[in-house]
Amino acid sequence: MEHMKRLSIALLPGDGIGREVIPAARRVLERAVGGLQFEEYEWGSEHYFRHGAMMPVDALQRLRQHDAILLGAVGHPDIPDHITLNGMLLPIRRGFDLYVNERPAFLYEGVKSPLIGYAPGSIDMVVIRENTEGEYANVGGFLYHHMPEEVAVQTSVFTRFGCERVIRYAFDLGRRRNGKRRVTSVTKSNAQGYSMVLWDSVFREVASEYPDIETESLLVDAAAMNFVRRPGSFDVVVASNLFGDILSDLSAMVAGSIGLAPSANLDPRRQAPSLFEPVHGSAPDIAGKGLANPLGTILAAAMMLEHLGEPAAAASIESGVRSVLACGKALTADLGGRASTAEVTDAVIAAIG
Ligand code: GGG
Repeated sequence: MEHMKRLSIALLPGDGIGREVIPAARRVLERAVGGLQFEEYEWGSEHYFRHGAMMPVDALQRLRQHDAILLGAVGHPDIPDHITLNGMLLPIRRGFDLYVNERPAFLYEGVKSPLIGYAPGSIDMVVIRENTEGEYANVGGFLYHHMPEEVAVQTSVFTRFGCERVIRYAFDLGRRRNGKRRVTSVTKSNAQGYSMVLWDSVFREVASEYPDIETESLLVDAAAMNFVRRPGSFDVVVASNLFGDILSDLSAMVAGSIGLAPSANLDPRRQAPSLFEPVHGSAPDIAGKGLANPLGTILAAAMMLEHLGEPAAAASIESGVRSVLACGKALTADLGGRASTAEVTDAVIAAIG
């Protein structure tokens, strides 16, 4: 077990399988490192049923006191998804200006890609999703709501400042990552002739400052095709909020399972706590059955430790996950196995030693 300075972690299990994968990740963190202090917040859909809101009004003030946040999932079959998402996850991303959403996808030994012929390590990419504006800006409204002549307007917001900072993060990561030193930008600027034309021009400007990084600019339809046709060619992919969300489900699947995919909502300036979560949602169909894959959340917890300046502890968790996957005895159903959430968690803890 690594020992670290005392760090305070806010746990937000949220809904559905979030309530199973967060306790699993907490057990792994407690095994891997000493000195973590956890505070769990019972916010989410049950809070909404009781109080009419997903979180209390002072939620951000309370979260701000922590060094980082580990979140499970948001979403309930009896509440419209736009209520749950806009009531919990999005206010945290926007309120803390967590403008980078980093979503790595790696094909681990022991995991089968649905694509034929890919060896372990041959898919190794990271989708950098702009996380505070774009299509998620939540600007718009209804006119003649619930009337036959109803109109809905939803406006994307792309700022030069917002595009530049996330694109710059992608290039810096391209230098740091020890990968192929390639950054791919994804837009749809043939159809989105203002917002994404701005994105493309900022991408070119920032790229000119990184002559050591190879670049590529793709329309999102071509990017989707190429994630399937040549996933091994991608290194860092940077995209708008919506496109990054969709493409990171695809990168997770070509690397074996969305159940394995972690994500980090980052404030690179470190003025607010960053938030770590699995890419998957609340999966109400399997919730409460002990079947959820905890590895996406466990890998998100490792990303959290890396961010908090504990790379050795992060590496011990990642290597525990790697050896569980390579061994193949404790895998959940999404990876072709029959193990429960608890059995996979026990196996990771045993592998950490
Ligand atoms: N793991 C968090 C979660 O529940 N994600 C599901 C979801 O709907 N996310 C929307 C988003 O990331 O934009």
